[in-house]
Amino acid sequence: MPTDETIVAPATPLGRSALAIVRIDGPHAIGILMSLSRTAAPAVRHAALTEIYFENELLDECIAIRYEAPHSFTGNDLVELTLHGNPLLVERVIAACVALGARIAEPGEFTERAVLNGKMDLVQAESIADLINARTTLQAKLSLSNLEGVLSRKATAIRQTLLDVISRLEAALDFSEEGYEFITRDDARARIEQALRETTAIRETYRRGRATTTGLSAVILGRPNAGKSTLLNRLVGSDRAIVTPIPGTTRDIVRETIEIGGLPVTLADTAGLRESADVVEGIGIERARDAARNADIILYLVDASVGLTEEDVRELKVLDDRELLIYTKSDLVSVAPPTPAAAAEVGGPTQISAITDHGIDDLLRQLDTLVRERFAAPEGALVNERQRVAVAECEDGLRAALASLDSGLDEQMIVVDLYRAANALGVLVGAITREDVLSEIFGKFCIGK
Ligand SMILES: Nc1nc2c(ncn2[C@@H]2O[C@H](COP(=O)(O)OP(=O)(O)OP(=O)(O)O)[C@@H](O)[C@H]2O)c(=O)[nH]1
Ligand SMILES: [Mg+2]
Repeated sequence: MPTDETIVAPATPLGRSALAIVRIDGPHAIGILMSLSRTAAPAVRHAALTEIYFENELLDECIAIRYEAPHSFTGNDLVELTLHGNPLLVERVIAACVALGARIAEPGEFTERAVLNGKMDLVQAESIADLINARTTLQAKLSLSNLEGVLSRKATAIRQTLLDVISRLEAALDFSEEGYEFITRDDARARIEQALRETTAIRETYRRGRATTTGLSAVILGRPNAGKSTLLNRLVGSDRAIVTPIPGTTRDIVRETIEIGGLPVTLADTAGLRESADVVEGIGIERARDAARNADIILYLVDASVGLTEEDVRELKVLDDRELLIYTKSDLVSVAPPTPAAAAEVGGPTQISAITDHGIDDLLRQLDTLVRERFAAPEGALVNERQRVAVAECEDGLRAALASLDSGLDEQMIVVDLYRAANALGVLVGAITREDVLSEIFGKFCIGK
């Protein structure tokens, strides 16, 4: 996609609204603006009230802003037309631009141009898409930190260190006859070890980064009639699932997403666990167990008026620490239930009542803390598989370099490993670009970005 072509696209969704923006980018952007407006180009970066004509017909009155290369989002000459928000007007203005020599932009092409022109790196470009798709404030904060370059700066600093060590080792090779030493093996080792520590720390942010971008799954589990559907309804604030006094009411999983600890958490209400002769209920119970296997968090509910049963103890055994034990229907019992071993670990069982609302706020606070402590991502975290693979590749290269140092191999071999590590970080930030990687990333953008 050469940037000598002029491209055009709507930058806002097609619908009725107060305003709609059309972006024109490339060498003819300003020429197109001048022919549409029949006037001289407006001053750079000034909002100019402009009439737009095509074939002697007034199409709209708009605000035109002209950016001059390289001081624009893409780094090219760029024009933004803020039209009235009617899809018909937007279509006609775009058609006029096409008639004047522009072509419709590919998905993500504006951002791709920004990357190719060095206005931003690949991690920053990816974070634009994430920022636009963010559903919670924490997701937006994480995307914004990467757009600001928190991850890129860390990766670039490590890459610089490695390139510096490489050049010193290579210089030593060039002058080895004369016996010059530009870096001692001990110094090289210390700097590589430091780089490895920093790279590992970045790689370890992936679990949280991923959890924060994709959101979490929380499964509500327990015996029939424990109050699972009632709790789901209370947490989502609507009568989402059917509640009846008949054990075995829920069969299909009922899912609803709410925000907890700044992350989107999808709650799943499931069929009560028991031995069932009913085929349909049996399938529901299988689905409940499947969902529990893949869940990040499990809310295990026990009816306080029944108490913890042997079956509950058996179920709890296989949940390996992902569960919060919650006693429901606290309004039906006068004394607190005994604390079983499993509950002691999470600071005593939580008790709730859907009738009196007792304990619901406590439960929400507990969930909030759990999500923040175990899943919320720090600024600059890795957020996608492409980023993780690049950082893991860098780690591998650094480990190989240390192994080469240990086994007394000469500088040449160490340099090969270090190049591998430095290049992996180059691929991460897009300093080293590959056509297929770019089209993969920008293909997922929508048109106009
Ligand atoms: N007193 C009292 N009754 C409750 C409470 N929570 C739920 N119930 C009642 O317990 C019964 C079962 O509630 P559900 O929410 O349908 O229970 P469930 O765990 O989804 O049951 P299954 O779908 O059959 O597995 C209903 O009659 C509810 O009204 C509570 O906190 N206090
Ligand atoms: Mg139910």
